[in-house]
Amino acid sequence: MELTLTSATTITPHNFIIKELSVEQDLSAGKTAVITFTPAQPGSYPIYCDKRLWPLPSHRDKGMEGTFEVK
Ligand SMILES: [Cu+2]
Repeated sequence: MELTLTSATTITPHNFIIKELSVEQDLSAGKTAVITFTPAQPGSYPIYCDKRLWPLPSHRDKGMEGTFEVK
């Protein structure tokens, strides 16, 4: 499958991670990236951004996470 990721921020870099599916894409502020991957099986996979500005909590800890559902 193909996903188009667009960053809506103006300064802060983010990333898009689905660890179980070996997806990890950095996304600079304001940029767009197209990623392709093939989920091997249905399931619920955590999505998150693990960027952090030390010593602040990671973006994931601040709520930048979700679930990717494969039917
Ligand atoms: Cu982030």
